[in-house]
Amino acid sequence: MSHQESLTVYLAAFVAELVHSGITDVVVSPGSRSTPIALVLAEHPKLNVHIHVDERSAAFFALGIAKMTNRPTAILCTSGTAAANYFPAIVEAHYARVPLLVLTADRPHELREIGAPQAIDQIHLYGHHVKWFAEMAPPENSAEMIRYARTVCSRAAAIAKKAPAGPVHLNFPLREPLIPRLDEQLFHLAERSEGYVKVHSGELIIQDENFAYIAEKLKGKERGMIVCGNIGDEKFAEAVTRLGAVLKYPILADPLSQLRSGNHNLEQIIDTYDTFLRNEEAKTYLKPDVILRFGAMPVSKALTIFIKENPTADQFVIDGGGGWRDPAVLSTDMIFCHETVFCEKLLSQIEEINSTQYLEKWQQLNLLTKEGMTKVEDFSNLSEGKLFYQLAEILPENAALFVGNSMPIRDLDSFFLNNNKNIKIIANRGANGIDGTVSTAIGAALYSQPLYLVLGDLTFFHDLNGLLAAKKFNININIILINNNGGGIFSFLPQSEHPKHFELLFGTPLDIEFEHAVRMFNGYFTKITDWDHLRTELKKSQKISGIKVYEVVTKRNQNRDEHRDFWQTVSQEIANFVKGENE
Ligand SMILES: Cc1ncc(C[n+]2csc(CCOP(=O)(O)OP(=O)(O)O)c2C)c(N)n1
Ligand SMILES: [Mg+2]
Repeated sequence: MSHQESLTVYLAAFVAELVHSGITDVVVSPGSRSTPIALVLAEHPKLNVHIHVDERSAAFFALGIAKMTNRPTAILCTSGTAAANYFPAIVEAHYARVPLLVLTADRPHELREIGAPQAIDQIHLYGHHVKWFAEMAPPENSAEMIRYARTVCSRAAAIAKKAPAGPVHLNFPLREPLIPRLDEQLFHLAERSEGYVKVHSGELIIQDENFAYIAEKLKGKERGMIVCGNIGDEKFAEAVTRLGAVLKYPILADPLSQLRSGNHNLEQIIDTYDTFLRNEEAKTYLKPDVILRFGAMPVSKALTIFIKENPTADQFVIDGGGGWRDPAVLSTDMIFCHETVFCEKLLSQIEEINSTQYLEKWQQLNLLTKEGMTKVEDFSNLSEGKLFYQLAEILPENAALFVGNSMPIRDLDSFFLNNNKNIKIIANRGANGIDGTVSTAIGAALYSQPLYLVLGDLTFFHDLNGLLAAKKFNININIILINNNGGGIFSFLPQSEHPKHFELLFGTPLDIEFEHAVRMFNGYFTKITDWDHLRTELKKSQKISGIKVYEVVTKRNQNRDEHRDFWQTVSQEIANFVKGENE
């Protein structure tokens, strides 16, 4: 067989196996070396192939698809810096546990390290940020090599999916000529109704005796709290709220835990802890003996500090991905068990706790803080905290809300309260970057509508290129751009006390008119004047397709002062309440 036929049959077998492995979406960036894989992908009738010119945005776009579908999403690019541009999204996928299949084309071995054009060292390019790296064998058409190509593909997809999910990198050395033969006969050779290897994989589970040990440790422990960070499993909310109900433990729900919105029991969900755990009296009043922690570390710094300040509490960290999420280094028991299964199995072993005293303390402070939160109404008209306070009411049911890093995720944590609207909250909290947010949100919007993205001006600027995907693929996205002309978060940090270099180094105002950029992508742009305007615009948004940007202009200093005044006033009320209770 000719080189061309080998190239075709080998790659067609690989791609057929991609489909057998459950992959539906591939994001391809143009290039020469990747030509044969791109052509074979495009030829497959069951794959959605999305073309994205900018590899950095392309990889984040794929990340968004994978986040929403929980299926590995493949990305393909040519050799050289194209592959390096995937790096930020791979890092995010690694830490956020999102399955990605990274396919990079490369020069064949004889063209490496000899000054050939567009050749960089792609071996282990992403280091420890991928779960597995394989340098593929050059294409060959033999029964063994076809089986090999299919097996590596199946294995790579299975590794990407297996908890903790994450990225896998396959590097393809490809020789010229790079044009495959797309005639049906060769494709037929590669097809098979079944994949070559089916991978059977299960959840991590602990033994009955481990459950008995945990149940024994929890026996009679009334002052216990449950902390939930980002968890992907949809069944978790039901399971953990049932566990909480039997133990009478408050459930501190990070916005990414998906526990703040939905049809499960919201009674024990505490959603304003980020505000009241800033208060010393409250922290003493609420000291726990036991902490059960699920998922990623929560966004709230106040909560993290509270956990650190209770080093003598028994702390159980339950991680279905077998990771080690314990930045305070205070866990007493690290439990490698699927989170939902853990709750369900533990329920059958524990004795019910009858006292609701400790739970009521949390509920009272939560209620008091919520009452205090109506003060947000007094914030200046277009304020950042007030935006999230109102969004819970404005957004339609079953919407997806993607939040950018920096202040948006923090304000969401503080001001977006429990509701029954089943709003899915998404963010890139693996590595907390301000890069790739627009692309990730647009990728997510492909599989979840309607989607609202709230992000800061620097974050928007960072990934303006990402907007092209929404235009090209007709994806509807509603973007609420909080434009405080710079990095508002830094006004809350100690460097804000040093005005000399502050604006230059941290404030970093962009002084640009985003409207032009949005119009360049045929987007709809409007500057919001007040909340009624936003409400009307968002209602109208469902009738406009494509990119819609609603710019909310705020002032950094004013925003900081309002937050501080708010925290101080609520804190005072909390302190008075606790003093009254302790008397
Ligand atoms: C890729 C990347 N670069 C830099 C940072 C550091 N950083 C964190 S927040 C921030 C400012 C973000 O500004 P903006 O998006 O306008 O949000 P705001 O702070 O105003 O809420 C920066 C530069 C980061 N997290 N990620
Ligand atoms: Mg900003």
